[in-house]
Amino acid sequence: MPITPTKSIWKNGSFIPFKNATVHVLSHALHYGSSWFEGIRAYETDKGIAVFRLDDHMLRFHHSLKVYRTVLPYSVEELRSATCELIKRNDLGTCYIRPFAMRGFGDMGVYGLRNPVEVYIAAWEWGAYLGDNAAETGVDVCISSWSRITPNSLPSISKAGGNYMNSQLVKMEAVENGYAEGITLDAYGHVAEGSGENVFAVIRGELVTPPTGHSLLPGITRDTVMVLAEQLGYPVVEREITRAMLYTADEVFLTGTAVEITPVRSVDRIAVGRGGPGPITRAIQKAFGKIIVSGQDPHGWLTFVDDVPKPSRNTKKKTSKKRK
Ligand code: PPE
Repeated sequence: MPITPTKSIWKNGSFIPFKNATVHVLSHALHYGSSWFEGIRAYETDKGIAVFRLDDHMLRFHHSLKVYRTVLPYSVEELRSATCELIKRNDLGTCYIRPFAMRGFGDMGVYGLRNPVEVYIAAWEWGAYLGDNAAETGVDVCISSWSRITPNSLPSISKAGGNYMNSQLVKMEAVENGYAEGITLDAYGHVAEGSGENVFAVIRGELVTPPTGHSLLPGITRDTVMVLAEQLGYPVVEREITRAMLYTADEVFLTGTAVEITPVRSVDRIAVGRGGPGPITRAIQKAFGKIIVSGQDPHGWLTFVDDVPKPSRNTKKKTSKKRK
């Protein structure tokens, strides 16, 4: 999906022209996958432009680096005001926001703790992630022949660039075989997640999603859906799901910032339920849609960009070093 260029990108406390946001070819991240990122959406609501669960994403961003013994040198507050200012400077409304941190140029070699940590935030307008009508009609997915990364090899709770080598294998295989997305099983054969989404299934009236221990990213949309479903009166459980349980579920859907809530109409060409989006999926999509359209915010999930003060200029040019 193409990126639409904008005016500025935030880098280490200042705003720089979009075209200057380049890195050296010998940067650590390019050689060893040592980068971390977030994906966040902002919406033009009836009450103004609002970023969805901004602080929750920035906290996860911090945790992603912590797993790799690295301190993200900007606080959640600094990242919050930088994001809101970036949206305003680029005249964006509804958009996708990509905070990104990487080990930069310095040492070569796997040990990366002496390399500087460079932090960026970019934002641009981004279309539907799994096709234009995906949220309406649903998508066809397959179970991947690739397994999900394992907790003792690559921790899935850290949204690290390197993890997405696994996601790329999954996604390429799925698309080349005519599916919109691939769902991975973990090392024990239990459903983990899609290449860039979490998975839910409606099984005998319960909304079931795999527990975080099954090698998945604890999605913020996943958490949102769990809260909304409970409110709508649907019981939610975190429990192991097998491949066959997806074949026989009444409804299956994917959640993520990019896909939002997207129904699955078939798994391995086996129709889910009657082969279209089910009523519980629809009800949850509607509840989510109400928040991002109306700007009504009973859960405190929206940060209105106009309410956030400008960042203080060039807030410390900190480069992180080794964590003590
Ligand atoms: N699992 C994975 C592997 C994942 O990448 C995402 C987000 C999720 C689950 C859902 O997390 P959340 O967005 O907090 O609900 N994937 C992001 C990147 C997608 C991309 O291709 O780039 C996203 O949706 O923004």
